[in-house]
Amino acid sequence: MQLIGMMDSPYVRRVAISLGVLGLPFDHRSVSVFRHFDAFATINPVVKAPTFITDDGTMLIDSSLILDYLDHLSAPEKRLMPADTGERMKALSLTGFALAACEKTMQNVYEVNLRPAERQHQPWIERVQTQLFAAYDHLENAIAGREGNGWLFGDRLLQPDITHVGGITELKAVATLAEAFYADMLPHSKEGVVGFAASMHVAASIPNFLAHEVPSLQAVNGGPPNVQRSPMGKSYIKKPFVMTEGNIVLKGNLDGPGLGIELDDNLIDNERGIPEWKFPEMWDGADGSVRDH
Ligand SMILES: N[C@@H](CCC(=O)N[C@@H](CS)C(=O)NCC(=O)O)C(=O)O
Repeated sequence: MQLIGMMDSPYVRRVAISLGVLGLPFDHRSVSVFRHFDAFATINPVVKAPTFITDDGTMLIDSSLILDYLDHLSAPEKRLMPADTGERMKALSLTGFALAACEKTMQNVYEVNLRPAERQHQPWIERVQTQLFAAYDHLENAIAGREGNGWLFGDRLLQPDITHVGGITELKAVATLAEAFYADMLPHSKEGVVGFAASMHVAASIPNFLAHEVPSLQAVNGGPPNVQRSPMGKSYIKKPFVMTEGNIVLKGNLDGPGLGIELDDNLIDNERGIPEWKFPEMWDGADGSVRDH
């Protein structure tokens, strides 16, 4: 089986993670629908990612249809969509919102990054962004209301968890896929101490952890002079992270309740009014690399 498309596509990624979790071997071809349009068209003239080619050469497109096929290849107890009607309804509901979040995010990227600035239509951008925030809010509420074991619902990883990649559970799912391919994990830390603390807990619990980026928390021009940002989170948490010889020390530092950190409200107050630091908005590097800003 072959999966064609770049891993910066949430649709390609949900198929790849599902293949890994279901234990189905596949070849992955990193062909971009934008940079390699002509090469992609020789495989699939419709140029949609993911494109999936089954062992008998049938071409499938649309991630949900591909996942439907993969689930049916797998034993019932491994399937990522629940068989029970009520559970299946919940899974379809959350997956729909996660896919809407993906779709609106893609539309935002297409409008803001691909369309020339003079042709961009601000009301459309605002509409799309309102929709994407609404979809993510729905998912955030679903996560806040979940019970027990950390999965969105049910007692194990299911398709909605994979589709809504982000957070501890999903980083673990990505690590499991990487492990299946003997790949090591070097998580990125998303510029914040809370996300970094969460990621440390994942790093400590996966066998294929190699290294971690630390949050840089860059100082921003124009901020008040009393704000001291630091790579180790001094400006936000009561007890900064401890690093010795390049290792973050978890024992005794990050093993308290919850994520093991305590936010310092006074230090956070110091940050108010500082303009938000903006990432460069560029996803696919000219050299073929994928940039995850
Ligand atoms: N509903 C589709 C959406 C797939 C999709 O839009 N993929 C993007 C890449 S992330 C694509 O092929 N874009 C090129 C285009 O639509 O021309 C799915 O779930 O697979």
